Amino acid sequence: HADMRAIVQVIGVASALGAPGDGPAAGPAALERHGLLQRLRGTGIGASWQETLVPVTTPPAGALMRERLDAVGELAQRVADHLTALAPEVFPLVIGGDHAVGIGTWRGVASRIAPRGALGLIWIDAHLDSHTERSTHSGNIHGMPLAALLGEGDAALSGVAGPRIDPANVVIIGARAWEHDEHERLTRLGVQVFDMAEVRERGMAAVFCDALSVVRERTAGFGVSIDLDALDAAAFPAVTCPEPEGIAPDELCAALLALRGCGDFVALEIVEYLPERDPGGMCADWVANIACAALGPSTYLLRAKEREFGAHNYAPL
Ligand code: 4U7
Ligand code: MN
Ligand code: MN
Ligand code: MN
Repeated sequence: HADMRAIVQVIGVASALGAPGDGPAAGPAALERHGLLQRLRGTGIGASWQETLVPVTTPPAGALMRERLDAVGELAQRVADHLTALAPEVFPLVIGGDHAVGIGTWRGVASRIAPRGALGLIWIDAHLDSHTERSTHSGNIHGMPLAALLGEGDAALSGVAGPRIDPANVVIIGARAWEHDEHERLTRLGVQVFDMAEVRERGMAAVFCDALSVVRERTAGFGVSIDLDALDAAAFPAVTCPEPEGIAPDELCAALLALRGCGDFVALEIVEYLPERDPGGMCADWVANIACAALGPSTYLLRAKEREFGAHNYAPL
């Protein structure tokens, strides 16, 4: 049912390769069943569910790090290739899966815009995701994707095709749980972190506004990666690594509205949804609210209408 003319194309990645447990692999199907696409269309934007990618090999529980790194790297490469092959005007919405899928998403998106310039990235997360296979305490690869995108760690992850992201063009928002080594890595690389203390003090909207200036400054386009554990665990329990005292879901939605005015916003990723902790679908509703806040009647809708009717021959909404 893929509508090739829809401007927003959803790419599910049904993977839990980076997480402890299989749960996050069920995320895309659960969100699709819960009506994510219909909610997006309800805002007036053209959207279609383009594809859901699945891992080719799933190492058994307890598999060696080497085997898991290779499996995650293989999937990331396929996600990156898939995004690179999409028509240039398509806006990809990647739905995880655990956050290790982000390695593929953002290398792929960086490749798409490379002819025009560098990619900026806003990483909204309770965690820093900046371990390598050497510094990790848990052994879970979803704690490593940002380091890999910046070019650090094992080549199976950091060597996925596509430009490395320049640390100067990355910001993290909402962090409140990290280990020393990953924090040190980000400090060394110069990645700006708006931690949860700052979000509480200044408000999500103000912080998001600053984040936008950083990632838009020297880049041809920017993306947003939303790890749902950035949200307060009491309001949004359906994640693998819940952390208390996070961002209120409605505050996140309000801040994301700023994206609608950004013609250089090029991709959105939403990861770590764990349907088994969302029996009533309350969190799936929040995921739809978040996607609609970011993508609802926006620059992209207007662009799609321009293509259809010519630049000045339509009535704006
Ligand atoms: B997520 C952790 F130790 N840092 O490495 C780790 F606290 O993508 C958590 O942000 C990683 O959900 C969380 O396992 C990864 C842990
Ligand atoms: Mn996280
Ligand atoms: Mn350590
Ligand atoms: Mn994460």
